[in-house]
Amino acid sequence: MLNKINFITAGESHGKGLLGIIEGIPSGLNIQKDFIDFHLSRRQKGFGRGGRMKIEKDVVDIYSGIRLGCTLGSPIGLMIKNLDWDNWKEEMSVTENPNIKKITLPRPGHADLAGVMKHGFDDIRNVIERSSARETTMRVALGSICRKLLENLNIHVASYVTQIHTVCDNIIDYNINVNEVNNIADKSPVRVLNNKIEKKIIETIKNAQANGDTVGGQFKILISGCPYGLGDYSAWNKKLNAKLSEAICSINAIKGVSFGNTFSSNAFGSELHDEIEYKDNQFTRTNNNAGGIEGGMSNSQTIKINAMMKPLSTLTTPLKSVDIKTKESKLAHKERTDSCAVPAAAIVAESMTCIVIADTILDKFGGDSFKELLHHFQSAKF
Ligand code: EPS
Repeated sequence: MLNKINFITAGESHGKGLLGIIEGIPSGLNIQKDFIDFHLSRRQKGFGRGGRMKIEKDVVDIYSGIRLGCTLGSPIGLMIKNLDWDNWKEEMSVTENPNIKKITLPRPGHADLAGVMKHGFDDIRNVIERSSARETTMRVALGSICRKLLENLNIHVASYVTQIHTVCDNIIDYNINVNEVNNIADKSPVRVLNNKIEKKIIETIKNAQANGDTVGGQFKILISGCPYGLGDYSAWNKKLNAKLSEAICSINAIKGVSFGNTFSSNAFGSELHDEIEYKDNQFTRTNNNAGGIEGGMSNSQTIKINAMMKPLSTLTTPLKSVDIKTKESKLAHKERTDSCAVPAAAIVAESMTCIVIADTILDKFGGDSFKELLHHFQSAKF
């Protein structure tokens, strides 16, 4: 639940494009279109993407809220075109079109069956179009504005892939500055830091593709530079771990989020908790097993989030299903699809994280202009 920022997205996967509005961003934040486009291009990459990413070249059109390179403090409106729209004008016509063939075979694991039952639709296309992960494009664009706000406060958000299917990165911690992590991960086609597992991951994805199958995986998100006290120990809807979990779990196919070291449930308390020391006029910790969050608040250590993505549910070798019109048993509908989207999901999760952290920063420090926010932030004593 966001407290200071509001955002909304609209748009169908094969419609004209995506719309997004974000409000609550202070005035005077410098932001360039290129910065947003750069993060949009990061989301489009990753080995295992399907044919769609060869069609799209996501670039933002800024409609409102930014003037002369700076935010105005008013709602920021963005638009991103779907280049594939040209191939879908008939199918996605806004006016009635009796020639359209309805889709009636729900894909197990997708929103299809629950979606048509919820709305009483007789065409699964009505569900597919909005439940598609195409929507996450706009979240990255809006999240980039929050990322810019954070970077100006020296807060950095990065991610890397730690597992695809059964191929795992066994290195638990890398001694790399968070603001360097994306430079390294973005050079890998599957966004891993450990290049020893890269080849095996690519082979795994290729095998899945050859079998008409899909694979999921896991990734980590790191946040550096958070001061003490983002979030709250008192109000359930302001706890930082809860806000981050909600935001990341709202991303298509994300099924689990955890914080800090993943062995935590097997450990004794004495092994897990990070002892406190006082050196050079500040509190320090011997470890960061907690992953930077204690009692629902940031504790000034690097925040470490683990997220799990299920294998995508559109299979080109489909599973059994039932026709929603005839009730006959048949194989599920086939759509063009990605075989692995874990690297892209990590970029979306970075973006959702940026929105949540910016929200907690504005909640704690406040300010109508970025200058005012910066002043509050810099004069806070920790
Ligand atoms: C998606 C199916 C594929 C993906 C799409 C998400 O699209 P299409 O059906 O057009 O081939 O490529 O992802 C995107 C378009 C994107 O921008 O990430 C799905 O069913 O969720």
